[in-house]
Amino acid sequence: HGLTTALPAALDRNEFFIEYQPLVHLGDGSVRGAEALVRWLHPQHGVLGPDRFIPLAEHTGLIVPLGRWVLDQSVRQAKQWQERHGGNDATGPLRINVNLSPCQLSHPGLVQDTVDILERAGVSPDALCLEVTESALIGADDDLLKPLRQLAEMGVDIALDDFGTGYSNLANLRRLPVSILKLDRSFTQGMQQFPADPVDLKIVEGIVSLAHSLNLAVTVEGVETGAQAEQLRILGCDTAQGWYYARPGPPERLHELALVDA
Ligand code: G
Ligand code: G
Ligand code: MN
Ligand code: NA
Repeated sequence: HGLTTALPAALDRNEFFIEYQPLVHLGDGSVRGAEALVRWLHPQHGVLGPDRFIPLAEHTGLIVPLGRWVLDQSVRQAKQWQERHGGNDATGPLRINVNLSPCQLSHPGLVQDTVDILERAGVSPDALCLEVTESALIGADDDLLKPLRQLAEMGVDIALDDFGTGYSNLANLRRLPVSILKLDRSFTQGMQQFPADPVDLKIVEGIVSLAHSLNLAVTVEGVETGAQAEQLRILGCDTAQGWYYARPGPPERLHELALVDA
């Protein structure tokens, strides 16, 4: 319908833009990077979130050029942050997380496009994290995993997004070229009440211990209160994201947030 037919022209007309939500180290509270979240400033409907148009873009194939645009913009943005806020030995340079849809994974140009984008921007592969949902990788065969393996070998981090909502066999994790688990928001919500939901506590404790034993870092999403952050820190989670720290916002905001703790 209307939105679908307007999508291709929207890319040409530069109607998409990206907001960034900081990723914060739970141990010391420092900003370590941000997740790129795409939006569409539609001339009639105003700002549309990704749930309104990503499924349409996936259906029509526009997700490939759109995803490439998001990656290019975000990586160049990361370069600007790194130039203004180099980080230090403990924190490393500011990093950028970009979401990848399943269609992009099966597109043959993914690895070369990513290499080209990083090189053109002068950004090191280890400053990039690509987020793939758990459900996209359930039952993935070697053909689908191969580009992710290649990227991982170059130093790009692969994160398993919305982790804990799918039905993946935990042992299956060893097979995936993944270095970060992004724990789904629903677990964070279980920490909201006091005392926290005992089942959620046990599950998070188990996931963190399994993740760390496999050398994976754990990022938590949807942190809205200081109590949640503290609980998740005690449980051993590494990095957090959520409204408690900052809502998704324009790139300048990350400069301010990162420079405060510099
Ligand atoms: O913060 P927000 O409501 O915008 O994010 C909603 C969902 O949209 C998230 O699950 C996120 O993974 C997805 N999303 C945001 N930006 C992108 C993008 O550039 N590409 C893809 N494939 N998904 C995105
Ligand atoms: O890729 P992913 O689905 O995880 O994208 C993050 C989504 O979660 C976005 O829609 C973002 O706006 C939303 N979000 C980010 N922080 C919070 C939070 O603290 N609480 C809630 N309810 N949603 C959040
Ligand atoms: Mn994500
Ligand atoms: Na997520």
